[in-house]
Amino acid sequence: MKKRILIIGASGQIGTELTMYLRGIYGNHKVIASDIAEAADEVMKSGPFEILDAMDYDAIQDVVISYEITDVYLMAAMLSATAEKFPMKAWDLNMNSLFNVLNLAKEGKIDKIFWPSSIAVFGPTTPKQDTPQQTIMEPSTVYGISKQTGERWCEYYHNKYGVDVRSIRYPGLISYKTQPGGGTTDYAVDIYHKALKHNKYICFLNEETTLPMMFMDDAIRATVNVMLAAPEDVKIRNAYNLAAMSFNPQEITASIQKHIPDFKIEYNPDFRQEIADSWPQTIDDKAARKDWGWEHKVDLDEMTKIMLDNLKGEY
Ligand code: AKB
Repeated sequence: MKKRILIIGASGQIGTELTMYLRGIYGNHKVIASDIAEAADEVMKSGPFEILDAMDYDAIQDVVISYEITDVYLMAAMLSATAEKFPMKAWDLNMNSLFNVLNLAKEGKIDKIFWPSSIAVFGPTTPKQDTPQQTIMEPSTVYGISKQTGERWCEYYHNKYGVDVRSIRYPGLISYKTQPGGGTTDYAVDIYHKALKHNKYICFLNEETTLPMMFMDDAIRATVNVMLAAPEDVKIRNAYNLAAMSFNPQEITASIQKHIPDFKIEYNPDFRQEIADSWPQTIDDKAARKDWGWEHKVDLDEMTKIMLDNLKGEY
């Protein structure tokens, strides 16, 4: 099988784990990692790495041609909280990087694209419970507007030019291997670190803020599985709803207290509260389950155990 994969944004939260997972499937030298900054040691040492700016079309094209790339996973993006601080930068990065890979595919230089969307495509007027695949979408954040626009462009390139682009709407992602950067759901990673380090966490969201979340292993499996699905099974070409669990800060605290009984949380909501309040609480992901067999494996208590077991050594 002549498959060669380029990951753009391989130093980030998802990119790091995705690179290692794909290298495990396709072989180290078939998966080229790239980012504007060097990646984690395991990524740098296990296979090819290129310094690459997701906004530089010519540079991406050079890497695509020299490594004979077939599939691109575009993981570079500015997340919700940072994007509110730098709206124009976020728009430029999130949109131009997408156009770069869509246009490479349109010109026949690559075969397939994965591009991540997010629950941020939904907004305050969207039904909050069991948010359907197709529903009102009026995102109120810069990040959400860029993801919603991106979805429309993915569908357009697929319908007009036959571009094979696949996408899922990630919920908050939680991993012990990599830290997120600049998102609204980041608290759900930080809380485990602070529980082990200080026995205490000051949360930037209030106790009742329920959000959709997922353990990273499930998210990586979903990402690779939607890319492996037969083209005719990928019926949705904007982005699939994807769900695993939903919880609020109070519930994750209770889950941690099963292992660390004297762990304490305090609440000091900041500007991220408004972002979180605009997003769904639970997601209906029937379409992903039916079209390409999506199934999540990890729930909150199992995730808490995995997180604490694996982070214990660090503190
Ligand atoms: C964020 O919080 O910005 C991201 C997301 C839900 O897309 N984790």
